[in-house]
Amino acid sequence: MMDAVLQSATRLALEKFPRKSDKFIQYGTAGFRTKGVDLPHVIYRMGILAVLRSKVKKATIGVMITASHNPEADNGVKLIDPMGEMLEALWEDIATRLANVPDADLAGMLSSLIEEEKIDMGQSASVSFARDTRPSSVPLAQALQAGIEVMQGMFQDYGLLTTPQLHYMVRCKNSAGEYGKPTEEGYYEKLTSAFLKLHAQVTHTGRYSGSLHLDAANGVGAMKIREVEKYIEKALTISLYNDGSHGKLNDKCGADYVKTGQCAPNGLPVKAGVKCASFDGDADRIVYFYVDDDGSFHLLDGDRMATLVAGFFQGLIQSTGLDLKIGLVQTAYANGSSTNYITQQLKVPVACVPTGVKHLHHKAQDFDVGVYFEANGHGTVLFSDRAMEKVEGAVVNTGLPSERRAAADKLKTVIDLINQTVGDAISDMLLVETVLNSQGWGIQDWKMCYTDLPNRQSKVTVKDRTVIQTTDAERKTTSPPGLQEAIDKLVAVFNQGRSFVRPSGTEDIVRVYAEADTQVNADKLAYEVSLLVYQLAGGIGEEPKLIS
Ligand code: 16G
Ligand code: MG
Repeated sequence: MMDAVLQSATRLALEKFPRKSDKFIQYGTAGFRTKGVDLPHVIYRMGILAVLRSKVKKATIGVMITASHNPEADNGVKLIDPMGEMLEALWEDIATRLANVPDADLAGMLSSLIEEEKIDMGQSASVSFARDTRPSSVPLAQALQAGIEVMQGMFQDYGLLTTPQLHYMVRCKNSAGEYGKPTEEGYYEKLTSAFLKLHAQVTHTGRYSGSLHLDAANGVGAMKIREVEKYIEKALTISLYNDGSHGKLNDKCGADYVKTGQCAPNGLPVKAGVKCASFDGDADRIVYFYVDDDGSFHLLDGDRMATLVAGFFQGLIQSTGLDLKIGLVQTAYANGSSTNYITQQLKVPVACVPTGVKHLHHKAQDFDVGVYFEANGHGTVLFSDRAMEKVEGAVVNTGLPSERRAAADKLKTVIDLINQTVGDAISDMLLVETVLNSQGWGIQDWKMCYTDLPNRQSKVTVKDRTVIQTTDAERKTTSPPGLQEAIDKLVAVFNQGRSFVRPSGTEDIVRVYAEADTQVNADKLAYEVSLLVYQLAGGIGEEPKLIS
């Protein structure tokens, strides 16, 4: 029986989804990602793998087809584990092996996997999947479905969803109604009813503006925001740009473009002082921005959201009187000023972890209330079971002073506003708006909390980027010999200087980050550190140049 299934899986692979090139492909931090035309066999195989994973976990597994902020011709695939979290690392390796095995060896590899992982093939399997708006996502979803069907798995095709919406669905399906309803309406209702309740509680006016200009990167977020609007139009007016009606996905727009280029996206009329935000192509990242009267551009990125949100929760927890441990998780890219502001002004402890959402998410689970954001705009807040119990207990504890109960009730509502499975641009937008409204802040007030240290990022191409090895959450190098000592010497010369280098996880390059008291100094430090990397780590091609 099992052999027959595996033979059919191989036959279908050869007939309809053959592996056309033997180029190696790896399940990286963002799953598999490459040109859409090179993916059918990979995605077919991920359909097979999702069924096996579902049998192992005895739960619904998610599969999202998207290449996030990449150009339209790219595509990708990611598996989602039962609680809506990223696929476990061991299975990332299995996914890589499965994607690269020759077609003819597919049955053999699957059969050893089933044996090694002791998979009970009699166990039923269920997979939920969705895709973004790329043209190639349609045939790729068909390839996925074929892989699921050939393994006799059950499935639900959600069609077009944002990545975080699918994470939410998977969690709902596996938590017996406790997290919410696994439907789009269920998602909108959960988030927006919390948003409206919190909105109604704000009695002051302050400088908050309930109007937002939103760049949806011509991606799937646009159509989902139109749905959100139906629920919240009285509380927040959204002017939507780059909604996919013309213009290409992620083309000179979207969160990644705005963050990397430090400029406003095309397709959005910029007016001085107006609060704006950008989603990325699959709506799991958001950044805010505005321009001043003099045309200068101001970015409010993941670091800013982290400080805004951590400060808000710190205050709210204090008002509840509950003993809850809050913490913030950042990466080495977090601007030094944000870290100082959080630790010194807000007195919230900060943990630093290596780049990549899974590291931040994992660390945030160490706290009762764990806030995490990458500077690029991906982040969320996690609440421990202990925190949930305490908050729910306080809400119904009639012995508590009414202000403390009201604060607990507010905290419980804010928890409903948050997608705890993964960073979610829609949920983060509603959270940021809630916090700004509750503080009576305009976007300029938010910006005034602290001043970013000038910084510069650059890249160096080397023969083999794995010669760079790092420790201390990527803040120091251990190889090649002498590099860290040389960086330390350089940094010491600059006022408020800080610099680190790390091999990229998504491109064949080494990344360099530097910050200092002035832009000229940050540029200079980045340049000098880049030169060191070039000299000590086997640079190839042109020598690094001073960028300014
Ligand atoms: C991936 C990661 C992102 C990280 C980026 C770093 C996920 C879902 N995404 O996009 O968190 O910031 O890689 O890229 O984990 P780099 O290694 O090329 O600098
Ligand atoms: Mg994304």
